[in-house]
Amino acid sequence: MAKGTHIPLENFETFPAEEMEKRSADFYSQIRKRRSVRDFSDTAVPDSVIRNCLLAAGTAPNGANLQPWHFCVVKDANVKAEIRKAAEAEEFEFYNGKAPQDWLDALAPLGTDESKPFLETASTLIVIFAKTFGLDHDGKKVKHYYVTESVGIATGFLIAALHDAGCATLTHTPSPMKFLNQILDRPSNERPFLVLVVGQPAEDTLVPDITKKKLAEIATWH
Ligand code: IYR
Repeated sequence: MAKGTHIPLENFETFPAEEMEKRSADFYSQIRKRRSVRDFSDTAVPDSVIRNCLLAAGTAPNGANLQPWHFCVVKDANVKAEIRKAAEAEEFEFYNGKAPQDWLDALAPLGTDESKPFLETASTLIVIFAKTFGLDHDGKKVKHYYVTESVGIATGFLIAALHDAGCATLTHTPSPMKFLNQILDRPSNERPFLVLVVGQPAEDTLVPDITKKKLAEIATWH
């Protein structure tokens, strides 16, 4: 057996098959209602909700349990405005020369462009940083493992938790994103991973008319 201290697995629920089936179907029917939203109202999301969802994100499985993430919750209008200004400058470059035509063609159904008003209108931005390495008490580097996978899974938990709480989200990835370290005063071992825009959808919000792949297209049984 492993060397670390071990304790009994507690509070893990199992269910009879029929109940598993119902629960999994219910979860699917809820999560399939999630849509990336690009028009937000200015309705505030309570801090308590954000806190619970961050706690949920922090339970994600991750490399060697080193939890290589940091979440910056941004509500201050001035900070949001600063992030919008910097992101739109990057996005302008992207949409006007930097992005190859095939990428722009792939994005066409989404109707996105360099204008990102949601970075100011949405109640909350959660800027997610990946810690490329850690620092121990003496400032010595601690190697991190599977950083991208770990932060990706935690972000998935966060999005699902926010959706479950009735919050709309948008995963936004201005590129490059280094400006976020400077605006949010994060150290250089942290790499901006994505900006999660969080809030309530604006009334009559439209979303792209797109579909998800069928199960047979995304999965095989062996
Ligand atoms: N970051 C840009 C472009 C963009 C890229 C992908 I891949 C998307 O799925 C959506 C947008 C933007 O936010 O507009």
